[in-house]
Amino acid sequence: KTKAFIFDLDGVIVDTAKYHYLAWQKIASQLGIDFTHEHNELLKGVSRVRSLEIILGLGNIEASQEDKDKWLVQKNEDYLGYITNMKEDEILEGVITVLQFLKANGQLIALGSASKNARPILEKVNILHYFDVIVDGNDVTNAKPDPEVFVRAAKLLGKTASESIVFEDSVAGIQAANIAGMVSVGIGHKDILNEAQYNFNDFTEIDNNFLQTLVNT
Ligand code: G16
Ligand code: MG
Repeated sequence: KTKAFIFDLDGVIVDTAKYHYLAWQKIASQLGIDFTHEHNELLKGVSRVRSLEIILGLGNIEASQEDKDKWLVQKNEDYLGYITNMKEDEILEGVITVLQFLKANGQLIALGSASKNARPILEKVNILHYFDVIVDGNDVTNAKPDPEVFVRAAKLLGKTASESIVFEDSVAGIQAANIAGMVSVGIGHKDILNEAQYNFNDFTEIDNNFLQTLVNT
């Protein structure tokens, strides 16, 4: 059988969350907002605009649209600075092995990310060629947990929801996959991703038998 394997980017393929954090922290400190690593968890899988709203909420700050736009531009400029020198060694452990297995088996591979910077990141870490389809923050209007990003990816691959498998590290992303009726595979802590159908701490825990089972069922 041929299935659609859909991968989230941030937290699944690469750990760009640390760069998002640094860029947001700069904005937060300018505004006198205490922005911790725990707060950063709230931003996983969440769009840029929504992330700013969450941060402003932490500081009980109301701002004009003009200021918000200015901070959004600044955040992305800083973020782009952090990711400029990303290389293959920033791909999370086990990811390449899984991509290679799926490719060798003729499976379809898509990216389903909230990020507007997804494509250049895949290019920098040199794995763009694995992906048959890329759907990112530039293509969708509704953010996760809305399933739009995954539904679009499956459609472009010519597969139904039940023929699609999603790998996600965020709660919103797992919910999106479940709402779409796709198989959801959580990458990260089981306590946090308890709504996922399957759960692994990282890709090194995913073996060929498991992937073959996903293909066959
Ligand atoms: C990623 C991150 C989010 C980030 C979002 C938008 O989503 O998890 O923290 O806010 O993209 O990114 P950008 O500002 O680059 O458009 P995902 O879906 O890849 O995990
Ligand atoms: Mg993610």
